[in-house]
Amino acid sequence: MRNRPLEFDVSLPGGIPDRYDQHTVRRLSSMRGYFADTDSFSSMLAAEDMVLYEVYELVRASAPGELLHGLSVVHPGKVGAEYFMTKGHFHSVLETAEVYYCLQGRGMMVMETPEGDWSVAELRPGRVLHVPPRWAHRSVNVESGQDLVTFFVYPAHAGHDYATIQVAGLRKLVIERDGRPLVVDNPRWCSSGPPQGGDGI
Ligand code: S6P
Ligand code: ZN
Repeated sequence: MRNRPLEFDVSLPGGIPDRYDQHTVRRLSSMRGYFADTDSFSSMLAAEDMVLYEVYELVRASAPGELLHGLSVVHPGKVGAEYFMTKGHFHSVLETAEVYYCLQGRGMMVMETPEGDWSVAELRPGRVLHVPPRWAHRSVNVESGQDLVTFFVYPAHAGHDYATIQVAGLRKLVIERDGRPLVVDNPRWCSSGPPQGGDGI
């Protein structure tokens, strides 16, 4: 595994780094069950399996002391009234934090803890967000016509628990109302108990 200093440039607009090890592309079909408006989801998917977001990662050893980092690009769009967003996850090792730095676009980070706290933070160019340990996080692009680009960095041993949010959802959704983003209760949110841990999905 690489253990030399590493530099790369990020071209903007677009947010594509000039070097990366892994490129993940999340399409609509991989987001079944994540959006509240299931009828809109089905009709959009029937028309096109569009790309909702992409992640460029630099791979490092999953060792304590290492940091994983990369770029997240959430494309603009909505499913019904709900903006395009990432799946969202807890870290499998709950006591691990993450820092996001917004490079482009306008978004919101929707966060919550297993204990019932929630928070929504604004993402805009130049703004840094520290997601503390224990907080699940999901980025939402609230600007039509522009990608939301963020740089992220987190401990390499953190791991990802997607299952908890896939099953239970997050307590809050971000929808467009009267042309503006609005944070509302998720009518389908259900308490799933403590995070399930583990990687995958
Ligand atoms: C990883 C970090 C980001 C997300 C990316 C996509 O801990 O939070 O790299 O992976 O924004 O989101 P998600 O929820 O699909 O992993
Ligand atoms: Zn994370």
